[in-house]
Amino acid sequence: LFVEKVQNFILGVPFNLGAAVTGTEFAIDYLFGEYPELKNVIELIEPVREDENLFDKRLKFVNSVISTSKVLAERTRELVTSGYRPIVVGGDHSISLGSISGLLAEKRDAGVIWIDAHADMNTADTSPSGNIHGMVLAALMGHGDAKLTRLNKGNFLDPKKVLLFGARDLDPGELNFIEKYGVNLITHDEVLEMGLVAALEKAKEMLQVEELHISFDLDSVDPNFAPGVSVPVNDGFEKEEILEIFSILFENYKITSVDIVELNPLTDKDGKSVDFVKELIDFLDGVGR
Ligand code: 4U7
Ligand code: MN
Ligand code: MN
Ligand code: MN
Repeated sequence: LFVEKVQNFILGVPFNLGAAVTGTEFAIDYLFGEYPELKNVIELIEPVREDENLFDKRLKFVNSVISTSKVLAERTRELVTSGYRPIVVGGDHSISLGSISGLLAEKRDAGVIWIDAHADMNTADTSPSGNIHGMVLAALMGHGDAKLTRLNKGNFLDPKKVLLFGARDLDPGELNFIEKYGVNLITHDEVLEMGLVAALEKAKEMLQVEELHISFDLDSVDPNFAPGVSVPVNDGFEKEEILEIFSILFENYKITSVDIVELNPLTDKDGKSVDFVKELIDFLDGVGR
């Protein structure tokens, strides 16, 4: 039987206003510089720059985050509707507001695995920083400032269909959120205790979905192996472990779409992070279904 392979379609979103620091807005140029062949396969989504209230320390650059996410959501939705698998390369993690909203508009029942050192589950009220890349996952579940939650038009993610995988730096408000709404969580420490294969077996029991979006934040990797990120945290996965996680997820679920975010050229060393992003893109190119 011939099963047609789902085609990847790569979108590049050179955006940084969801984060406090500069760098991720240059990520796509950095990729193109190191791997010119990618110019032929990555479609650029131009960030939208809006006027901002610079005194708003609770939701920094919110207008630009929303406008950019709207464009990305529209394009992601179109691609999913046309049968493609969008691979969204960032840019800071706030762009997942766009990619996942676009996906959910078409596939209401899809789940999300959030592979990240962080939970990105603050709201404007709990955020220690006011940076929206630390709030997106809460917003996608319908919590936080209405400016953010409005974007996915009520197609909120069910906390039972969300799994945080590999977290190792959670804020008090996020721990509270996880507890209160019953978000699935397997911490990095738990993965170390159980072993990767057992942890993904547990993930399978927790996440009862057929279709899955992978939101991969590069800071889930140990900064020794992938230093080029905006908010590094000690320890973390090895690159080989990330590839193994991806392989197993592709066996266990129909992967609808993928984010690869937080690549920061200004903190990268010896091209470690950019090379890994290329390796992931190549890996995704080779997987079935
Ligand atoms: B990322 C943080 F306080 N939790 O909210 C916050 F530690 O997309 C960091 O995962 C968020 O890189 C990091 O600002 C967002 C902080
Ligand atoms: Mn993140
Ligand atoms: Mn992170
Ligand atoms: Mn380690």
